[in-house]
Amino acid sequence: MGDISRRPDEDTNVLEKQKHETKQPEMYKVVLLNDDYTPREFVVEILIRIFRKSASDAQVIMMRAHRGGKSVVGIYTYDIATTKVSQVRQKARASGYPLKMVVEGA
Ligand code: TYC
Repeated sequence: MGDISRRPDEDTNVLEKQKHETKQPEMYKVVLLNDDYTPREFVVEILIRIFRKSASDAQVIMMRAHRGGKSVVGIYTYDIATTKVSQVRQKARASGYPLKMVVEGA
């Protein structure tokens, strides 16, 4: 027993509406800041361990901050970006270095 008042394309309309309601999460940049005291090797190690960068990508990212003052490490959801930045601060402080990263809107 079909509902004769229902238009044949009604289901399609409902599916399209659902598609538009699906939002992408807002993304945030993690930015590495240069300083005069943190050893280059420590920065590279952090980029490999916490951000899962390859050794050569880590070297490029570190040198970009060293020469230019700052360098985008990657783009993440807010929770992942802030978690990684606080892991970096903890490791840096534990080793006595002032290394800093900040989170910026992408
Ligand atoms: N400038 C530091 C040094 O000469 C190395 C360094 C690079 C520190 C990048 C922080 O984000 C940084 N030892």
